[in-house]
Amino acid sequence: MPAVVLVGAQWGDEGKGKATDLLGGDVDYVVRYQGGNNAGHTVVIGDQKYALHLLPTGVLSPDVVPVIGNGVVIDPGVLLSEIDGLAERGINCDRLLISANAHLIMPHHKAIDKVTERYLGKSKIGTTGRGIGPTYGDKISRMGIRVQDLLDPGILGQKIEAALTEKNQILTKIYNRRGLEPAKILEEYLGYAERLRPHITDTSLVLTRALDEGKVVLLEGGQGTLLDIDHGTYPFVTSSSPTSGGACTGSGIPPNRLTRIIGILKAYTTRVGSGPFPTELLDEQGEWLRQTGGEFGVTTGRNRRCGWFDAVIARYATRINGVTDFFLTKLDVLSGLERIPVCVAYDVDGVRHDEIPMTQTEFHHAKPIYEELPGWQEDITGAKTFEDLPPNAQAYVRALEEMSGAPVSAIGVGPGRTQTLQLR
Ligand code: 2SA
Ligand code: GDP
Ligand code: MG
Repeated sequence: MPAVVLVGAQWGDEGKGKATDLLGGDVDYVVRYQGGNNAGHTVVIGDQKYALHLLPTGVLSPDVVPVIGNGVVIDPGVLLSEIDGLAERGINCDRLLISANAHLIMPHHKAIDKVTERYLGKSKIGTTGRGIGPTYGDKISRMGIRVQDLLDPGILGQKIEAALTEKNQILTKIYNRRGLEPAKILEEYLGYAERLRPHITDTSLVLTRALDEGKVVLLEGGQGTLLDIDHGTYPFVTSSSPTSGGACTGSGIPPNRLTRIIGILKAYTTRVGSGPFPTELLDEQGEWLRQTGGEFGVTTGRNRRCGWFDAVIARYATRINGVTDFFLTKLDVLSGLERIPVCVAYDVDGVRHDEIPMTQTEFHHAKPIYEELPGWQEDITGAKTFEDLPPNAQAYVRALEEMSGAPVSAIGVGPGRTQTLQLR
């Protein structure tokens, strides 16, 4: 029975929110399996725009059960404000399920995220400052505080005390910041516990049973392949596994239940934060893409770095995730260009690389080798079928499909729910 994964094929912000929402009508559960409120997933329904950070996009479809899996890190205050914000807009989140094994972002994680970035100066990662890295760091060090700890005030108090014994030393002695008060934090988190209690469950069990009953589960990735802690441009990555392997560990669904891996691929490339980006445009063309594509961070409002499509990265995403098909997004943004450069390989210190180089040093030196494809002038935002696209837009899609190594099954021609062309 099907469990479908939806994964970002580049550096995030490919349009995963819209793609998940589109599939929402055909699925029973939508699960976030990694990351936290660093993510920003936009969904446009009619004249309403929703920016989701922690809640799975499925929350917007009344018949879908949204699930926050064990692989996610949760800032409970942020989660509750997101739930309240949606309630004010008439969206009910009562059916939300939260894994008892997910880890909690604590105030010290946010404080440490911010001071370490400042300390790194020019070498900073460019994090979202939401405490993501320090929370995953403590998880791996077996010092984390989990959602289930909210249900046991004695344990929660002990864990906060133990964590702050160490973290306050770091904050005060190394970074010259004020220490945090354990009793205050305990009180704050016990307040969250009251509200979150009805949602907390063994989500792996719920999902596996649902699959046994023939239900459809959609696993919604945050960020993207090149931001993966193992397979991304380390250390300029997020601290979790957005790639399809992470969908299993982050949800408790075994790999043999996955039937389809959809890669979300933007018709050009963007990146937020630091790190190598071979096709980045630092000129007016980059600025044109940013303005035309509305490329600003959904969580932090930062300018996204913009560049041409990179086929080396798309091929890599196909390989690492086992992509079965791609949703190609934002094709409409490229309308009006005479010619569209596409990076087909890299030149690294005089040597051609058709695959991502083995070392980050080489990747930092990678210069794009471009092929130019003819552009189109027509506005395509009203297209309803592939055949409605101008011949050069059709050819652009076919070329990207060929270079990326997996078929394109849908094309985005605008942010709206209906602005999507289904190909198969
Ligand atoms: P973090 O905060 O530890 O996860 O940051 C580490 C790197 O991961 C990048 N990252 C992202 N990249 C793209 N989009 C993300 N979500 C927001 C959005 C970003 C925003 O949807 O626009 O608003 O700035 C996201 N989340 C994390 C981050 O930029 C670092 O490079
Ligand atoms: P996510 O993090 O992958 O969910 O993507 P974001 O929501 O951060 O960024 C994608 C942006 O592109 C959002 O503003 C979407 O509304 C918008 N979007 C998605 N698909 C399309 C499309 O096909 N065309 C256009 N013009 N915008 C799109
Ligand atoms: Mg985003």
